Amino acid sequence: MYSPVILDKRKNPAGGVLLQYCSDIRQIENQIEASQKWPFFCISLLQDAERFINQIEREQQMKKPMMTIMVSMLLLGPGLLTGGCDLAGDETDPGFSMSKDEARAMGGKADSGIDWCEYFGWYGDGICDEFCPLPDPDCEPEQSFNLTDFYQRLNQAVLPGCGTLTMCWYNSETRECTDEEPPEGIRRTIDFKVDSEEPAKRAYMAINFEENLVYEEFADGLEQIKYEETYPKSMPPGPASEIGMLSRYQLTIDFRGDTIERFEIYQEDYDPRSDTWSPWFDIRYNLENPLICE
Ligand SMILES: [Ca+2]
Repeated sequence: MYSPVILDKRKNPAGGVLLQYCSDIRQIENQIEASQKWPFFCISLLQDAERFINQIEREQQMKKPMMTIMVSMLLLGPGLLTGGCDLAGDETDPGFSMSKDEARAMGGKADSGIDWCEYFGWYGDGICDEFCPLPDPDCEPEQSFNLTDFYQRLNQAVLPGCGTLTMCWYNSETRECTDEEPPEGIRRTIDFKVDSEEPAKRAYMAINFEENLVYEEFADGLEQIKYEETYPKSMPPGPASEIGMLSRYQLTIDFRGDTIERFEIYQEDYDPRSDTWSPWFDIRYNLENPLICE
């Protein structure tokens, strides 16, 4: 896996050289084949690029700051533009522009595959451009859900039918679970614990990937978060991990204001031998499965 370099003159009215990274060198090759309208993706540049890919890999292995590499490439860049690259063509003109309506009529991209939304910086410009080839973040619905707010409203909430919900922020650096939200950059989990008088209804769950929380607000004021996580099964030890068994849990919380109306955990195990999911089993716990408090 390497990151070929494209010297991209399109975004560079001042005459310098900007860099872009592609995930696969074939991407560049395909673009060359697809259209002669993009002469700066020229073969000689490609060959030179390979040299710099190697340099990037070396630099990355040495964990040097990326900026060093970028600066060195900026210095070397102009030399790469020699070697037969014909830079003529409308799209390479610094004054080249296009209205969003024109781009929409083209389906958001050129025949050569160039993504006009990327080219003109329309992704994330504050206006929803539904014609863009890739999802425009501006079109995503406002995320009104906030975990801190949820925590303040629902920590210590009574879970009807079960007990009490206790939440905390687990700070992976201090290894403490507290009411304090760890600062940016610290890996953290949101730990949920269900305290119940019935041992079978006690539960502990950690939200490891906050970004996978799905929030929905319904017209009648009911709010819901859903979370699902799959992980390698560790218990019972032995066959479970050796044959690649998986476990997953699904958490669903329905709440209204500071009241939880439903709290549900469902756990399952996956057995690759039969390609089936079945109720979760763990010799350490005696959890009623699914755990439904409502
Ligand atoms: Ca946009």
